[in-house]
Amino acid sequence: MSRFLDGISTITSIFHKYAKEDGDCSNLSQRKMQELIQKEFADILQFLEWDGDGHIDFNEFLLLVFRVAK
Ligand SMILES: [Ca+2]
Repeated sequence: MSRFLDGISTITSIFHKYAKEDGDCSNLSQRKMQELIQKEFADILQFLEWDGDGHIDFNEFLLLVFRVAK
């Protein structure tokens, strides 16, 4: 499988995993979405917090915004 299709498959599987735990395979509650972000994006958040002070400062936050908007 190509990396692109593999990525789409992974994203779909993760969504359905959390949606299924929430009782409805087609929707995520706000609580489950928060859980998904905290667990599945922990590595990204750790990467963003590059100065190691344990907080996301405005510069680190802007880095995220620019990467998402890119
Ligand atoms: Ca920081």
